[in-house]
Amino acid sequence: MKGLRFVGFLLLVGSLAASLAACGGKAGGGEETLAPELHVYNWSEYIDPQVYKDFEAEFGVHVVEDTFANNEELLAKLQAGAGGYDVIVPSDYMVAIMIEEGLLAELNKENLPNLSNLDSKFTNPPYDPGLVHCVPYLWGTTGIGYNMEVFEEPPDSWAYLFDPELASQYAGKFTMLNDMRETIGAALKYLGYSLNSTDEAELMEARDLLIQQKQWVYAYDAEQYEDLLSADETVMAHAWSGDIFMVAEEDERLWYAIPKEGATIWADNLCIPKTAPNKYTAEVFINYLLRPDVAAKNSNYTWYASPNAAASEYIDAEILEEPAIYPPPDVMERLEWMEDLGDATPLWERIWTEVRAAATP
Ligand code: SPD
Repeated sequence: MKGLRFVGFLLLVGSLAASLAACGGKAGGGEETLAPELHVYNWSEYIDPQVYKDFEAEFGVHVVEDTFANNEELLAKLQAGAGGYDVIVPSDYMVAIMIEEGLLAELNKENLPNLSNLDSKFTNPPYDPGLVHCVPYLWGTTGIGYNMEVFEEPPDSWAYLFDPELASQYAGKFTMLNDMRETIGAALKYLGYSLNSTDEAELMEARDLLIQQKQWVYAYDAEQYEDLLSADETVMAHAWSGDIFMVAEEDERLWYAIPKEGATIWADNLCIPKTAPNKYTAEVFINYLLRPDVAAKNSNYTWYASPNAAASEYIDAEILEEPAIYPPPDVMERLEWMEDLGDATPLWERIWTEVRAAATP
């Protein structure tokens, strides 16, 4: 009996030590305590569900997740005053917009000792210098997912989606992302322009191209398009890298190509809204996601690249060694980060509305 009590004592000490390490030495001991619930607003299929369960088992915090389809939907929700979220996951350019609009809290780095696991390439991004507000979570590219049984050669050009001769061959058989920045950006790239263009003439050309393309588009979708591809509803999809590789794990016919004209490179980030009810618990959660084994679990589940250098030893080799997930330098050179469009934002929004509202012939 005594022996059992001693083992129990050791377990208690062990779990306290683990919590202290995870929480920067403050858990339970300082004035800050964990909330029973944490609300996360995330992209769909963007975390290993086991990670939520493990976090709950270790910290006693139940995580509730809502999902959004694109950055603009997330921004609109916050601007409308949605005050219940503790952790949100905006992309790079959206972090810059949210900082500018005063929507994000500053991080207390004392609660984030695992920040030291990040690759130094990700610790000073232009959209949030010094990671004052956010922590990089996963990164990837935007390209074309496809069914290898349909394409003899990989569709490695935006022409497959925009050139009338090519795109019309796949009429009703491809989706475009329901994402203003990505879809107008892809049209701009096909035309040879920057995906951050603010030039009115270039943007009008992109608008006309998208309206012409609309007759061949099965749907604008950013949440189920990979399942449509696997269900043979489509044969090709404007896609985020990991989403395709994730379904390709089950469906070997699917693959992903980065268009030769260049494409988006992006990083999604863990941030805390200024209005978050449970900022300390959010920081404990973000610190947990920064643990090398946990960061690797999320990469292995989502098939996205990790900015966490210490996670590499736990990430599956087929992910680490896949050039379409971790592109080589010559491909990296052709990739472009999105930036805040500033005063051109209303013009982009008008074009997107016109494209979505346009009648198809
Ligand atoms: N299914 C999750 C996909 C997350 C993609 N985020 C990328 C945004 C780039 N603009």
